[in-house]
Formats: sequence, C-alpha cells, structure tokens
Amino acid sequence: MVLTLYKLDGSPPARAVMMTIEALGIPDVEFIDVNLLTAEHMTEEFLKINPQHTIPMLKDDDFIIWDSHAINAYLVNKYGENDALYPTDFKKRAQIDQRLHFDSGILFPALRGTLEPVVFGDEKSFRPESLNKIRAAYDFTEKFLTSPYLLGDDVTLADICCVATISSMNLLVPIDDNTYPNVSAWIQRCASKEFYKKANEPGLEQLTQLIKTKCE
Ligand SMILES: N[C@@H](CCC(=O)N[C@@H](CS)C(=O)NCC(=O)O)C(=O)O
Repeated sequence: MVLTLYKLDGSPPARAVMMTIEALGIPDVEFIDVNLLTAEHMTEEFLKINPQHTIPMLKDDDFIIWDSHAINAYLVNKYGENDALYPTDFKKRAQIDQRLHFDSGILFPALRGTLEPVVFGDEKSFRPESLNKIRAAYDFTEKFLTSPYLLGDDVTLADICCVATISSMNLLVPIDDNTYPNVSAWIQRCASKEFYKKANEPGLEQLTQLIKTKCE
C-alpha cells in the first residue's frame, strides 16, 4: 500500500499535511510535486481525479481525498497511534473543528487573496486592503490564544493547520511581539517542534524566494 501526497512545499495547506505526516511518523509516503505556476494542476489527468484542482491531495490506495483539514483528520483517524492530535472527545473535537474552519474560512482566504495578484498576476506589491485582512486574522488569533497551544497545553491539528497559514502570513505582515504577544510566542512554540522544522521551514523558504522574485 502506498500513500501519495500531491503537494508543493510553498503551499501552506500542503505543509499542514506534511507536518501531520511528520508528527504522526507515517513512513514511506511518496511525495509528488504539482507545480501550480506551470498549471500542472489543470492537466486533464489531475482534473479527472480532483475537479477542484487544489493541492494538497492524498491518495491512499484507491481512496482519494483533498482539502488539508479533511486529509489531516483522515490521517490521524487511520494512522494515529492515539487521538492526541484530534481527540475523539466530542467537545474537544468540536473546538478543534471550529479552529480548522477558522483556518479554511478566515485565515487561508486572507492569505490567498493577498498572494494571488502577485504570485499569479502581474502586481508587484501586496494590496493594502488585503494586508489589513491578515492583520484582522492576527487579531482573532491573538484572542483565541489563551493557552500555550490553540486548545490547551498540547499540539493538535488546530495548531498544525493554523500555523502553516499564519507562519506564511508572517512573511507578508511580520508579527510584532508587542501587538501580538500571544501569536508571536505560539509561533515560536510551534517552531521548536521537529515536525515544523522538517515540514514547514523548507516551504516557508521556497515561498519567501517566490515572493522576492515576483516583487522584483
Ligand atoms: N481549503 C483547501 C485550500 C487548498 C488550496 O487552495 N490550495 C492552493 C495552493 S496553496 C491551490 O491548490 N490552488 C490552485 C487552485 O485553486 O487552482 C485546503 O485546505 O487544502
């Protein structure tokens, strides 16, 4: 049985899945790069599998699933030695689901809306109104962070998904320690984890370089 992840290191949701794979210690995953800049996600072959043409996408034997949040829940359910990353207690799970939807509905759209005109269009700088949406997303996150991690003392899928997006936003609107002390300390806590070092940092570097090239 081969687990295949279609991804690009620069993609925040792809990194969220790569971090989950690392955190769970799943061995022998095949990684396939899908270059969005050359529209590899729009080929007939890819569209046949995923009409929504997004990465990350996971193939587990003949089972195919896309959307980082859905993929991550599936990976913990199927491959987790325990439920620590995505507790089965229904109240805890509901809180994690809320943060996952926060990532899907607020954080990632703010980031994608900021990046798209520069990365896929011909704009050379980020729109001020888009950068304000990132600041508004930080404001919410600052208030949510009443514990070391988003939901208590331990890392859950909520942290993994949100930190993939927020660490990418940090490249566009640097997180100021004084304005966002909780977000800043939380990112540093996440950044000390092996899964972050291995599966998030290389992609952040790739995205940094891409932004630099596009803004020149
Ligand atoms: N909610 C989705 C978002 C996935 C997404 O939009 N990925 C971007 C790359 S970061 C993508 O595939 N863009 C290409 C497209 O939408 O055509 C997830 O969490 O996986």
